[in-house]
Amino acid sequence: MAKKNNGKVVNGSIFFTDKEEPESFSISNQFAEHLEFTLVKDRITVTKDDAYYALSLAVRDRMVRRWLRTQREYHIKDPKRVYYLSLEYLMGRLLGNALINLDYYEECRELLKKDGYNLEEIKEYEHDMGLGNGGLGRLAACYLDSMATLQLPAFGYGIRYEYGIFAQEIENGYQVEYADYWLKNGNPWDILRRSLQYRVKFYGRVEKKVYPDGTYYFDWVDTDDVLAVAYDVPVPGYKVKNVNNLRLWQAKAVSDFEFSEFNRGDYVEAVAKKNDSETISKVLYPNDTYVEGKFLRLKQQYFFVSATLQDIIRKFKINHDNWEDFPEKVCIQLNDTHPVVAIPELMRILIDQERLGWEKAWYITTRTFAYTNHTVVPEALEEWNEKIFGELLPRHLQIVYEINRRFLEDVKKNYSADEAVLEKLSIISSGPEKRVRMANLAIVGTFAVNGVAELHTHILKTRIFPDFNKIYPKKFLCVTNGITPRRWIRAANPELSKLITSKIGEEWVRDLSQLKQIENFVDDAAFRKKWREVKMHNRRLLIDYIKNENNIDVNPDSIFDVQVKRFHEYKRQLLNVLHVITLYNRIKDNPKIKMVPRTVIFGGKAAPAYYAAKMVIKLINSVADVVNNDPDVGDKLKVVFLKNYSVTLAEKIIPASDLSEQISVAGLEASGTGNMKFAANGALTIGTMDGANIEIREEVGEENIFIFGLLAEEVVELKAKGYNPRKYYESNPSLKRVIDMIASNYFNPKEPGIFNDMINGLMNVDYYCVFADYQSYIDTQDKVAQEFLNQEEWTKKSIYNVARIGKFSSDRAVSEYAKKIWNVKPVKLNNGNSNHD
Ligand code: B1N
Repeated sequence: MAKKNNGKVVNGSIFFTDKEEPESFSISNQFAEHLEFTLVKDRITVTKDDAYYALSLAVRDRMVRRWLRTQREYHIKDPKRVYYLSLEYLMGRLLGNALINLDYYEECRELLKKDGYNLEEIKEYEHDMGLGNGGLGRLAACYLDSMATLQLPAFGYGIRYEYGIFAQEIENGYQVEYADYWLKNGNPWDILRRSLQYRVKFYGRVEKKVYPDGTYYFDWVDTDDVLAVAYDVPVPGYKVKNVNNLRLWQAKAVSDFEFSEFNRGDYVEAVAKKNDSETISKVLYPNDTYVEGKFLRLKQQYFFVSATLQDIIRKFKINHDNWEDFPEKVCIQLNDTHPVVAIPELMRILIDQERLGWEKAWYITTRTFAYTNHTVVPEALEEWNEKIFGELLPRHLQIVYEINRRFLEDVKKNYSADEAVLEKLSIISSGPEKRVRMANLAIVGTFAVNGVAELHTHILKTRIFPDFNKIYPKKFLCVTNGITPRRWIRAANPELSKLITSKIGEEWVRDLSQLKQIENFVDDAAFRKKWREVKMHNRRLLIDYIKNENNIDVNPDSIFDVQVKRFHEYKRQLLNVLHVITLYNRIKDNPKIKMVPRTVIFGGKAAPAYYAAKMVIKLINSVADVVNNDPDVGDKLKVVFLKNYSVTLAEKIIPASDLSEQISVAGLEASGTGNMKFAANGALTIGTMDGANIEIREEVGEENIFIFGLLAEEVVELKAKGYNPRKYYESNPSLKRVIDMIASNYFNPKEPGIFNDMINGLMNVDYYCVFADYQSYIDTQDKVAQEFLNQEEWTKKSIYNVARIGKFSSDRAVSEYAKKIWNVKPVKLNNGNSNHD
């Protein structure tokens, strides 16, 4: 494609320029050219999917110069950089957001319209980039958006999984998983960096090599190697020139030539083995807040970390030859323990390759890394069997042992020699099966450890890691999570955005605290009416979706009561179901009962091997079958399970919601981020005093949120004195009736007994205190219904929620990281053209 070039000549033939795109570089032209020359289509063969693809390429073209310039500027100015390492990025769709951030949405829509295309329709052809499970992965995606918007020299690193989070189908009420081959129609956003490849070593053994002078070092030899190849995704900031980079690694077998040298004569074996190494980046592990301890997962972690550190060090060496500058120029943020093997890996590089010596290497390492903890759920704390770890990474296991030996020496000298304390602090667990505790390694090997909400940070400091907190009192801090207002308000809720902007201008999109100004309109009845019209508009879109997907007719005036998130017992979707059955029983007792109509909507995936969570999905669908088909119920109550919850589906559901269910047992939801998205879209929260709910309450005011249930300390106390769920069951007739119905197969006459395990679990253990919180939840739900009747008052509360949600912008969260942890500053790209190239 010939383009006008205003820049200088490089190598006598290729033209580069920094200039903004010339006039002729219009989206229509680019779009048409990509349809014809990239996709080789004409007006007869072109499909809507082609239109999506070509438009995305055209939009990407518009980012290319800014993208290159941003990277060049970071290179030239050489500021301290932050590298965000995450095994998960739940990006969703990219087209709409790129257009908004480039401030090009409206113009693009109009231009396309002239060509007979509808942008809204084209956007629907994009497949979600679902390289994450839930909150942790989506948080990483929100932070990328904010880092670019704040013009921070930040780099995301991850894995380019060929299969993202599975597609969920519901068959006979059960969850069934299908592979998500998201790349099947190609991906217009990522660019293969053809020459950027690193070798990653696995297995082998460690050889001690002695120099003539008696000093020695260790060599990692006889390894099985895999290549990591780079794919880059542009991350445009909102209304700034900065376009940051997300680099995703894909595994590739080492070159066929070298390969055949080792496998001379056995061609088939060699090719089969090649496939083997490429499985490393095949599939995302579908577990959220749960670790399976699988060998392949450890391979993924090291593959990712090794390639990323090689890349970071290569970039560092372009400008520096003194290793002491490393922590001044590089900060590496570890998104949970998943990339924590980076700590021994950097030690290995510094000691074995750079020959720095232990003390110096440790000094550099512990000033480079920071670690975010995302959960206190015990089954999510990563521990690797020492044998597995040592087989795959023999040198790293040695290094971890040495880190631990020195650390425990220090502890004995300066803190405590008590065996029980030492055992808790040790990076290697004792006992018959020794394990490497990744969280302990993370705490010892970093300069900052942060929780993701105030309560969560408090629990980390006092309950989970109290001794570490005493040893390193300054290391632990809190950065409460945030969400990007670009995707979660501006893009997902265009009507609300328009209404807000009509009153206070558009600055709120980059400074969410500005929303405060809409409080001035709370008493304006006309404004409140418009506010309700926006909600109704969004609700109608969701009603159509539900009709299409589930063939259920939903009452547009009902409360849209929504719980969408991963399925986990601690999140207590089950408590919500018990409420639904309670309402159903009230209707059955009195079919003429006057009640506020409700539509209870569920969505979310369960880890494929998580039986208890999958049975809750089955229960919801069983209850839905009965409730939705009972003529006594009519449109007073509907239960909807929307399959395959995803970022894109969240964008449809959240703006239409009235009530946000955030009902985890107190103390276990580290933060939650869905809670923020709902409040930002004018839903009121019903929730426990858990995670960021507490801070949301603080911001929006206790009269604008529905709080119920045990407090975190009360949960601990209750369990300490011996919690007996049966007592609650026996003393609460309404609860008893609900449980008895489930136990007697009321909702599953064709599959009797399927809920027996669930019922037994509740009656005998009820680890997540569903029974203990039942009555408080029911009472609070009744209050919700009562308050919903007064639509004017409800609307005011809805407005207050949006007006006071500013704190939960990921821009605030990311600036806190930048100031409190990373010590990185913005690199502002001027509007003109760069002088350097
Ligand atoms: O991280 C989110 C929080 O808002 C949620 O409260 C928290 O549950 C979530 C192992 C996890 N914690 N841990 C995980 C994900 C995948 C995996 O393999 C653990 N996810 C969270 C953002 O801070």
